[in-house]
Amino acid sequence: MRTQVGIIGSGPAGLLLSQLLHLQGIDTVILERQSREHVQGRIRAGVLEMGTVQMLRDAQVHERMEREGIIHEGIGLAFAGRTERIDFAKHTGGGTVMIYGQTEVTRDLIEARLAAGGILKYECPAVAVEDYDTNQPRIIYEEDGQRKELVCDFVAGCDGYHGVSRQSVPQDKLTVYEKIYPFGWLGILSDVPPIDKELIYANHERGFALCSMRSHTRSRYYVQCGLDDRVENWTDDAFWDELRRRLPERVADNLVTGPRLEMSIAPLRSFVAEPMRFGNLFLAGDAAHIVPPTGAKGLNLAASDIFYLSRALIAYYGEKRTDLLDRYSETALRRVWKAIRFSWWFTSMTHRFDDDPINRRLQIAELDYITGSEAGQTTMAENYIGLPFETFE
Ligand code: FAS
Ligand code: PHB
Repeated sequence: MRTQVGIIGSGPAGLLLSQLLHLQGIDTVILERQSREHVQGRIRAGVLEMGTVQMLRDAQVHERMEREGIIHEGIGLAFAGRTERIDFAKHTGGGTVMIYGQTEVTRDLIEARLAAGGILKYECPAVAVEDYDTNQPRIIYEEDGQRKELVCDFVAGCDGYHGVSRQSVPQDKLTVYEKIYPFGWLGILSDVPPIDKELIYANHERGFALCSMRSHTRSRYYVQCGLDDRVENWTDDAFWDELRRRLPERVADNLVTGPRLEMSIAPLRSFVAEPMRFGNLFLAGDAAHIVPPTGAKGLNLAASDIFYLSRALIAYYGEKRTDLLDRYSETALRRVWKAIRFSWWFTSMTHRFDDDPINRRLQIAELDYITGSEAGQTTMAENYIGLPFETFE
């Protein structure tokens, strides 16, 4: 089989790239290890930066998002028994974020690609990327138990942290940076109204908590948990009790509890693999970098990689230009590292790392400064809504 751009992975990165290239008449094939149902059933991110929202509009998959998404102009930071608001609009000249689950983004993109006759091969795992440093890279994959190959002009490795594309590169050609956090997030999804109209990030001596949502009737909550913790250790009531303990009383009084639709534990890590290009193999999204979910950056970084990679490929096919392809990795990484920094900083300020009392006092002092200073609120706001994409044309 042959195509112009072979894409490994049917997550947000792969789907968005396929859709943007399709709109420019560029052929792609997506190879996905899991079933469509499995991919569409994943519960992941919930916050879209303005740049991501615009990309979904450019990809012509924005209608349901505009109808069902919720625009937020700020977040709450809860600490030392009080809650302070970060006003995005005031400190960024009108900036906002959109509350619209990654599950919905994925569904909208899959439906658009299939409606347009896109070739999305589910339960077809890629096992290797070969000849990526030639002009005919090949993806070796399995379909119905048989080994097959997809010959391409370019391969986009959008196969996440555990994917095969990064593994197909000799490890001595990669520089890897990694920070493992000594805790995870226990998350619950429940059909109950959110505790507040905006998200609340809480720093508490028992550990971090986050109050988020998917709609006005469906809420998403997280509490920091130990690396050795297991979902089996938690009843719904135990989760709600722990969440309540970590919130200021006035906030906790508004908590509406209910049965879980889903409960899971996500580990926290910062990870970057450099560079993001190897010949005609380009890495994008979680295949190249992972951020702790504190700053709501994972999904949005996948989108920003695709902002750059789609433009580079469109310039190649439209004008035979290779300059943007050459600049992809360094440009994408500049924004990745700023998001890694913000996510690390926001995690450091809000989570319990140890029992040293001075560390907690320093965290409270930093939160007190950030929320009480114009400059502090501006830095929090401009990073949270998403730093601008660089001009890339
Ligand atoms: P994805 O991992 O979404 O997609 C990669 C795809 O490649 C998957 O469908 C996988 O099945 C497929 N694949 C892997 N190996 C393959 C192979 N060999 N052959 C074919 N296909 C293969 N981000 C936030 O912003 N906020 C959050 O709250 C948040 N919560 C998260 C919770 C969890 C449990 C996880 C794992 C991640 C979370 N993230 C969050 C980050 C997440 O949203 C990612 O950033 C986002 O999915 C990145 O999109 P992709 O790069 O497309 O990778
Ligand atoms: C979510 O709703 O899943 C969510 C929101 C904000 C975050 C992380 C996760 O920072």
